[in-house]
Amino acid sequence: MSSDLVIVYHRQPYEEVKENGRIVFRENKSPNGIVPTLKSFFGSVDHGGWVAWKLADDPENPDFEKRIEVNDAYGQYSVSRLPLSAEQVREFYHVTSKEAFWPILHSFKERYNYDPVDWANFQTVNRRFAEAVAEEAARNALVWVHDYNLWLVPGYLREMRPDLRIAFFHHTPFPSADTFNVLPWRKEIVESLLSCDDIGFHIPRYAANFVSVARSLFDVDVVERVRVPDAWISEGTALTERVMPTQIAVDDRKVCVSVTPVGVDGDFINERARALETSKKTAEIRQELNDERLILSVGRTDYTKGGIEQLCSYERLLENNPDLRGNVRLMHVSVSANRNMTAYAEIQSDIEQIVGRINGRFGRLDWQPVTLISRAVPFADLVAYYRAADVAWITPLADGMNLVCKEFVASRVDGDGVLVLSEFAGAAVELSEAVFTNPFSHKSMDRAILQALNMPEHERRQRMGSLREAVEGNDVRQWTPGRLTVSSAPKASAA
Ligand code: GDG
Repeated sequence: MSSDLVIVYHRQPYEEVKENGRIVFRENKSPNGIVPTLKSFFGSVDHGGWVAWKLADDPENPDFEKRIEVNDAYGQYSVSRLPLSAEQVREFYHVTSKEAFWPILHSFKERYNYDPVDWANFQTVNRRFAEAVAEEAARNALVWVHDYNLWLVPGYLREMRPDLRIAFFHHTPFPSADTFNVLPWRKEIVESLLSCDDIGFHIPRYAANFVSVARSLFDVDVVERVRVPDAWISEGTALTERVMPTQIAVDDRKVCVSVTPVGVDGDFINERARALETSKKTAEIRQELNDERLILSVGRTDYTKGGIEQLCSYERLLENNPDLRGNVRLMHVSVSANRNMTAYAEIQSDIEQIVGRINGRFGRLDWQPVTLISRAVPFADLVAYYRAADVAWITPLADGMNLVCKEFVASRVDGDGVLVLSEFAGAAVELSEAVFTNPFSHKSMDRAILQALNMPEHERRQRMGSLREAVEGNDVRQWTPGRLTVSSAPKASAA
């Protein structure tokens, strides 16, 4: 029992690689910055803890240490590595979390796959996470649990360690009761979440949805609600909410419901965007483009990200606007996080097929309409592409936040560029000066991309100015575990 703050995140906070027969830990410059951001909270406590899983039968590192002590630029912290078998990981992560929870969270009921779920395994894995936290956390410590694959951790933990302060953050959307309650384990999940002190979401709509789900299952009263800040009330997005619940009462306990939209590391991206190498790379990209305008699309390969709908819109754009042929290029970066999952492999192959069709239909010896990139681009290069793009075209069908659009805005140190954003990305709530589009409507998709390509410079700069203010105003450093404070408890009260 030594850590004042324990972060519970399914992945380890670094990359573990074998070099010359030895295992070495490398800084995981995770592009979305979540891992470094979470580690940065260790700077505010005497000792931090991180709990993650690790493959038990790792052929590269069969005798790994279950708990390691780290002292690095972020502070002093331990990492508890929960050994799970490959089968346990498959069941808990790929089957239950990705095939059952993920589609429901993003309101894709038709993709929900219930039958293969091994619920007992999910419970076991979550209980083991809770046990590892209970061992690690100091008295009155703050435990910050992340995402739906660890939904049951708060409930188990509350029983084991009633003294702990528990916060939970959802990185995904949280759907309405009509959709969420499709999950047969709804009561157990929500009961666990209600044992937290603070439950966090990206935007007010998800918080409101959670509370309505909780009220559909338990006697829950809303004891505090606030008006949503004016800056977040935008007619352009379907995700606007005017009032949000901020505290609920369950039996004799109060639970805070927090809205803390995650931002990007503005300083880091700014520095990257202004770096000499980035300017060189940006100039090279522009030169290669030969005056063609660049439309950039970046995202993981996932049906929620709307890649197929976007490519079909691009095909219509070229079909209906012959003058654009030869004058515009789409760079579609679609990186698969897991090629072994059927759902993702199918999307990948559909994307490849549509890209092939578009290039076959419209391509010429001197012009390729779409460039598809399926491998991860180094972040430094990505920033150069953000800088070189005329339009960032980010059109998920559903997305908890979407950090790509914020990274694009943060990279535009030149104040130019247009962001076309789906009204179903959580980021739309903060980024009201984007050109909004509804990816479920052909007309809306086609109109928005044309509007972006034809936008006069003064309007582009005015919109980008406001977008940059919004992104800079909510930097990743402002992210918190809701109303809970991250700092070591006074030693006198420690156990
Ligand atoms: C979940 C929620 C929420 C992408 N391609 C490359 C690359 N990326 C990086 C981007 C960005 C990150 O991946 C993707 O972040 P998103 O936020 O867009 O999406 P998810 O991975 O789905 O994340 C999401 C997020 O959690 C945080 O709460 O916003 O809604 O689904 O940072 O830059 N990075 C590099 N090369 C690539 O090719 N280096």
